[in-house]
Amino acid sequence: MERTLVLVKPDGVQRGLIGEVIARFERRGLRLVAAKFMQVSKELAETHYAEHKGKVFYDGLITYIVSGPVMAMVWEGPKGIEAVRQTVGSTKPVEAAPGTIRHDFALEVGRNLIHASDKPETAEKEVALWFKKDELVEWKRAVDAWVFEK
Ligand code: D4T
Repeated sequence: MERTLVLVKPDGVQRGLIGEVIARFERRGLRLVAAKFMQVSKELAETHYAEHKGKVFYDGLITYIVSGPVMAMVWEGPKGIEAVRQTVGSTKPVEAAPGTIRHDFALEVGRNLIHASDKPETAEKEVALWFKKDELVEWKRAVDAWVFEK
């Protein structure tokens, strides 16, 4: 079972797409572990995007993520990181596959609606950065055996 951080970015929140995003992950069978609606501080934004510091799009990225509230969530499932990235689609919305969230709702990389962790090491770091341990909920669904093979 893998956990991954998902952010509905300020454009997704402003456009009323939180429910749409949650519905897609629920429908896929992923299990919600944590969620909070929050305003991102500049400090958190800079820590989260530290790997992009110095790149041409860095300043725009920081301005964008602090420009309004975000919905931060942790989702889990078998190969959860890959599954979430697949449902989200490619970083550049015009390269995202039809049926993915970015394809269906976005056009520009600087307004690509969602963040999702890209690999296990990043996911672990990001979940710990955005959530305290006691905010992560361990639970079972009655339907789990019909979604998860083991
Ligand atoms: P995030 O991190 O927002 O989920 O995006 P990705 O994981 O899909 O993509 P990324 O780390 O390569 O990029 C992070 C963030 O930077 C913005 N960006 C990226 C941009 O504005 N211009 C660019 O050319 C690239 C590559 C979009 C996402």
